[in-house]
Amino acid sequence: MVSSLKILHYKRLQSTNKAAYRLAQQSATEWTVVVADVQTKGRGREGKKWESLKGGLWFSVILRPSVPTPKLPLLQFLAAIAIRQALENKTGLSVKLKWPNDLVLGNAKVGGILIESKTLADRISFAILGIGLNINQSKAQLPPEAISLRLVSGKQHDLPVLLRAILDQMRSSYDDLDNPSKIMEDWWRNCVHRPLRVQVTVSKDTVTGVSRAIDEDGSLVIETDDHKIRRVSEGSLAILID
Ligand code: BT5
Repeated sequence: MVSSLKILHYKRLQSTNKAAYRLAQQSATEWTVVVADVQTKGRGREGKKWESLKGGLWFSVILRPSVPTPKLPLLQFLAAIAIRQALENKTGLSVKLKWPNDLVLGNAKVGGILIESKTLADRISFAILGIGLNINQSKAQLPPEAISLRLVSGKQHDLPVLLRAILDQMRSSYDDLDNPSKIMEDWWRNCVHRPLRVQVTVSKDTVTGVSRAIDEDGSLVIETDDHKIRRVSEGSLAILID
């Protein structure tokens, strides 16, 4: 049975992911959603800071997917395509996807996804799907490389309406977790670097070449300059302009 949506709204939190994680440990049900107007310690991957002033949509969803642990990355790709679709339906803006966890408008980052989880052996006890989207912030309220929906549309957007649309879209596509090829085909169709020259950095290693495909496990397939195929499962991607 699918649990009903339960939205918990806060004015200010350190991080919605942190609050949701704590609730999940206390047995909160699936589809409990923690939203904050402002985060004081919003986080990205590997301890990076996520700027979360008023005007953005900062929220985390508690999920208990019944897929084996190695399939956890699928959740991020499923969320990305659901967000993209919901934003396009509600605003007409064409948000694109950048590997591994970015949402972009033009070439600037409009949002990001951070999954944290607790696993028991090869099963997922719970996953926290953290989503940050720049919606109504002005240029001065954003990091230099970022963009908000308002900066592109010229309009103020209704945060609760967008939140609801994204959650509805995610809930209606959630069963696709059993259909990885469908998720990945949709993701790849909307990928901003398909097929462009990219550079992926993983710790001190860099891989440069043309991004050719995305695997069902979420790895990016890169054809290097000496025509070898490399698969990268994590890292930061830059699009190279020739
Ligand atoms: C992400 O990390 O893109 C995942 C961001 C997830 C944020 C949500 S908000 C709700 C939930 N609660 C949390 O505490 N987190 C989640 P990553 O790929 O590591 O990107 C981080 C980098 O993006 C930073 O190092 C900055 O360069 C850049 N950045 C920071 N704040 C940004 C913003 N508001 N918009 C665009 N880029 C930003």
